[in-house]
Amino acid sequence: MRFRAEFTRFMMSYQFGIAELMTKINILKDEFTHIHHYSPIEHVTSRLKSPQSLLQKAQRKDSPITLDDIRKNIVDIAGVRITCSFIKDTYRIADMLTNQSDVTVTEIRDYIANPKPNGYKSLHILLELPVFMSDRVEQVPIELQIRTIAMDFWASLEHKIYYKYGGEVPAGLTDELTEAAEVANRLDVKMERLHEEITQAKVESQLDAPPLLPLPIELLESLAQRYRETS
Ligand code: 0O2
Repeated sequence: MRFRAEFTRFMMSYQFGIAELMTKINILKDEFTHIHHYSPIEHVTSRLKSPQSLLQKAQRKDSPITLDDIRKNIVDIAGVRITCSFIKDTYRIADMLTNQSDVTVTEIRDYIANPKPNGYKSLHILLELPVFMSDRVEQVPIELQIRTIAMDFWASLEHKIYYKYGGEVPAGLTDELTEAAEVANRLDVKMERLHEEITQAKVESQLDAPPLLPLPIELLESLAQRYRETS
């Protein structure tokens, strides 16, 4: 009974950590949308590891089943995933979040620069956030994954296939998946180049646009007069 209450308290702190990180991400997202009329964040998801998969991972890692050991050995109990439009955006968002003064980065696993042998790509940031509770402040570890839409598409399909075959994916399928990861990467590079070209063309067309015609002095004077009368 006591363990149950402690376990609930343990998991709650991770849930609060997720809520804090989600707030930070939503602030960035809203600010980008309202001020810059463009958001590099496509969508955000979060998940708390289920007690069952927590136990399985602890056993896989030969971790003793105590809350202290689980906290130390399993770093992705709380997970947040950000999907971005372009590769550059993943690093940009990572910098914006990790430069915040209450965020402590404990490890960065850059599988975008160094993909896993199967082709998996994503930027993993292990971080800690302070969570203020009624009687204490806890540094809560969270695994933040940042990836592009193409990387996310590949990873979710690969994840389904991996579980369908119980981890024993036939060699032919593994090769095809690795090939598909390369195609996804080519798409990412191409889309980013197109996006840059379009942005550049927009800037140039704004520079080429004729300057706004100066308003006639009489009109300016009458507007000023009207302003003085009404204020
Ligand atoms: P789920 O269902 O997403 O929670 P660690 O014990 O954390 O040091 P681990 O777990 O291998 O070692 O860490 P890593 O490499 O950072 O991977 C953690 C998470 O990244 C995984 O969580 C997946 O979400 C994702 N991931 C890593 N490699 C792959 C991959 O090859 N394919 C896919 N689709 N996802 C991957 P979980 O707990 O495995 O799963």
